[in-house]
Amino acid sequence: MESTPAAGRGPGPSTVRRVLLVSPPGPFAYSSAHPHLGLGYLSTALKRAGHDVRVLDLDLETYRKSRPQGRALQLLLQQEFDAVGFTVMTPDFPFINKAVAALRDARRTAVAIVGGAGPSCLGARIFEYLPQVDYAFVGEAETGLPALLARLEQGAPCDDVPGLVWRADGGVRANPAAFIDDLDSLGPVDWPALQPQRYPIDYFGFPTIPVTVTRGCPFSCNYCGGALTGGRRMRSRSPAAVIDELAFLRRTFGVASFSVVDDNLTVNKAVAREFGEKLLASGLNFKWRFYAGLRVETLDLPLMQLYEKAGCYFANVAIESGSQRVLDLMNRKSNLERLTTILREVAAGTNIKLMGYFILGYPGETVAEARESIAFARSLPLHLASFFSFVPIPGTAAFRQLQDEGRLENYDIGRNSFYGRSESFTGYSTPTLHRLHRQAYLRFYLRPRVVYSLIRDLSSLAQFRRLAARAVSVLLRRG
Ligand code: B12
Ligand code: SF4
Repeated sequence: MESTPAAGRGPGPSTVRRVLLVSPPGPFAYSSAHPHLGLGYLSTALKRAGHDVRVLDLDLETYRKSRPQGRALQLLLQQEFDAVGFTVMTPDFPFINKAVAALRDARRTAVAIVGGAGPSCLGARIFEYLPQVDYAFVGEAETGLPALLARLEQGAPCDDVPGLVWRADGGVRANPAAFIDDLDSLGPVDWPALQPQRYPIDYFGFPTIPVTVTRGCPFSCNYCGGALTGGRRMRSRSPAAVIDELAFLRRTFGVASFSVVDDNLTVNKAVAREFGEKLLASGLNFKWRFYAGLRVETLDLPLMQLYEKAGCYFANVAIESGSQRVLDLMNRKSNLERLTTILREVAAGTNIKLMGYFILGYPGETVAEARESIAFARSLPLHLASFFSFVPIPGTAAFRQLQDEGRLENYDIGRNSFYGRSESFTGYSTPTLHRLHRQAYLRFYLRPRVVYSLIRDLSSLAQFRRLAARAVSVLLRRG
């Protein structure tokens, strides 16, 4: 079946040699730039297929500039390319719409393609949210993206392109995503295109250089689209390939720290242990941390002690609520008692600093339960805590439920921020949610033990400025 022509191009074969892969500027007041690993993998796949690829990280290019989005659009329009691929998380939708509109206004005929978590959560419905985009991908796209560009160059049908969402016969068609088993075959990441040496340092004084060991998540938390992006089946790279990548980063770019961004490395105990053992044996002496929230129930003290020996200094742990009832509503499959015991063991038995992730305002949560979460956070041996406001992500079970209840009319993702500027989707009001959010931060951080440990973390004035900017942003609810 022939697909209808892309909005930016006429029908028939066309040249799509020059591909620009773009990471949008973060939508939040205090975003922190990270090299985009997914784009690094895609760049490798496209170069193997003979394309001329560049990666443009608009988050980095506009880092801490005033009016970042205006500057980002200008930079985008200055580039030459036949196809542009945006990586998109759901909060990026408003920027992507502006960017594609700006390209069309400038009469640029480049094919506009999107992929990443935002499109993956929506599948065939993505064009309702991003109407001017030509093509979208769900899931991993190392196979699909080069295949699409080949079809466009040949003027051939797209029916067999894995993960592709496209317009055809007056409607929208979506092919199932391909989740590749042999992750080693996808590498190496195109680190030279990502330029990791250009990235700023984080709160702990290290740049966040993302690395994955596994992909996929077998859980189904109602608010999350993780498994739609990375698949439900966990797959893993060989630990030896991860060590080779780290050695390359050290040798070529002088990188000495990294972040494991897997959804759930510790679910597969054998892989998790082998990774720690190989890293320790490598003698590379990296400082590293876990970036995405670990499931506490998958941790144990010996594993965390191994990680500490291998250089791990920090881990985000996903706790989400201090109420067992709310955890059950979220379908977290988490048990508060077990979680507390494990966290205490890990905190007592290692020096790995722990940051707890919590969600306030989950549909069904009461004010009393939100307060339970705040009290629970204070009771745990956490070094830091982040209180996200619940934001319904289109495509997730929580979003569908709210939609079925008719509570998402006039819903605008651009108006809502995970960091506190969200409207309330539970029984209490939006001002109450904002008040609880502020209280959570004040009550967690304004304690002598926590203030003292924050002061001990500060190693530079720049770090102090970042922390102060973050605190002001949260307290003033700038998102
Ligand atoms: C690191 C990270 C970040 C970092 C850095 C992002 C970056 N530059 O990489 C920062 C801090 C900026 C961040 C912020 C946020 N994040 Co985040 N993040 C991640 C994390 C942990 C890892 C991303 C990663 O490197 N994955 C590994 C690589 C290999 O996969 P990938 O990026 O998905 O890329 C593959 C495919 O998606 C696809 N693809 C990706 N881009 C493109 C582009 C094109 C053109 C094509 C064709 C295909 C394609 O192909 C790639 C190769 O297979 C993921 C969880 C996860 N494990 O993926 C969450 C995740 C992406 N984040 C999420 C969320 C919710 C957020 C925040 C909203 C708030 C928050 N809670 O942190 C903000 C939003 C910021 C924004 N700009 O909108 C959700 C996304 C949900 C959604 N529908 O958008 C995820 C899935 C976590 C989760 N399980 O809920 N995040
Ligand atoms: S929140 Fe974490 S454990 Fe739950 S489905 Fe998402 S990635 Fe998996």
